[in-house]
Amino acid sequence: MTSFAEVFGGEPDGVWYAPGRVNLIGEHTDYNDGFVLPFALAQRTTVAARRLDSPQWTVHSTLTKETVEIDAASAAAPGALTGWSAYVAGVVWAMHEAGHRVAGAQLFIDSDVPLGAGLSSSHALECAVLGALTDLSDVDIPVPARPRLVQRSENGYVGAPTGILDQSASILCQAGNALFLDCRDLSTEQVPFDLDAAGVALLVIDTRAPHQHTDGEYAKRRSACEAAARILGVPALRDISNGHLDAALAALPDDESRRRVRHVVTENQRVLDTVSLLRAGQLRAIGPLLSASHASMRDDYEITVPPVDTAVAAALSAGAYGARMTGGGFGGCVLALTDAGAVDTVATAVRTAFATNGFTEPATFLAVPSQGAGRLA
Ligand code: GAF
Repeated sequence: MTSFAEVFGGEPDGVWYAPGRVNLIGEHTDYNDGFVLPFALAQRTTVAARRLDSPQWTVHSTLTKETVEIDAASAAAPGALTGWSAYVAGVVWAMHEAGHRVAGAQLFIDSDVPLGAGLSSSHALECAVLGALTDLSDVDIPVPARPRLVQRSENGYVGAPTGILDQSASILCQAGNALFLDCRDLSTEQVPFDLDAAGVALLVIDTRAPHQHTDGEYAKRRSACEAAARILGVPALRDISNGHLDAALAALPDDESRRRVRHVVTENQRVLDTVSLLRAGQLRAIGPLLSASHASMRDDYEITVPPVDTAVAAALSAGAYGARMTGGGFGGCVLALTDAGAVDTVATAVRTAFATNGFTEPATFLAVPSQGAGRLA
């Protein structure tokens, strides 16, 4: 593997990192001002960086083995770059837009966050770059303000209409905890999530299902929620409580919007119920909530695909307490909550089901609730 010294010569001024995430529960609730409960993974993106005197950003990725030059003009023009370098340029753009003077830099990027698996590899890149450029530029961006800045970069420069979940997870999570985030006022609570102490494990199954039409479908779901909120006369679907769901559904004009609203409203309630159980140390008891979340994504929000549904069904048949897809959907990863001693049985059952159905063999690993973004050196 190459190093900073081999690509740029000399040593970096520092090394920053930001992790990927899984969302334990609370899917497609963030842009509805609702609740989410992610935790940071041990898998992370690192950025070794050195300040330059001129406004240019030279970025090398060990993953693609490319070196890309980002000049001030392309960092000032949303959409000027595409592909992975757009995430770097987007951070520069959003920092400028927020009134910061951003130092030029050489950036050497490495990562073990699986790409395109719905584990937020792009946000890990953006959050790590933000950490590096904030320090190198000697600007003060308080940590709680950083997720919004990264969201701005994603929405405004990259052009993806995503919510605040992934950046918050990558920046704000603490080791051994899940992050209970209220996406309306951005208040947070670290909720202890000690899998080892409870004798359980969270198996991550990367289905390797190709993402199809993801961007368009995500934007459609978001628009459908916003349209339903307008019809219901509320600022966001967060304002419909579970207790008022039936009345809200009766006021909607079509079955599809009723299903979308039912997912969001019940998912918010499932996050609250999951948090209550975790606060009480009842980790196994969250299993049915995870599975109900999956059924809601499959039947009401319609964002799952056959390999994902197959992984969930196989994990549950093999004895998992609960299982669900995590992330934006249309592929990506499934989480299965199992006894620590049952991990192999569940993983084998999923592999067998994939082989039987002719799906690509899945990759699996155990999730470790880890620390959010920081500086390594
Ligand atoms: C993607 C988005 F980036 C998040 O903001 C969130 O909406 C998620 O899908 C679904 O919960 O990861």
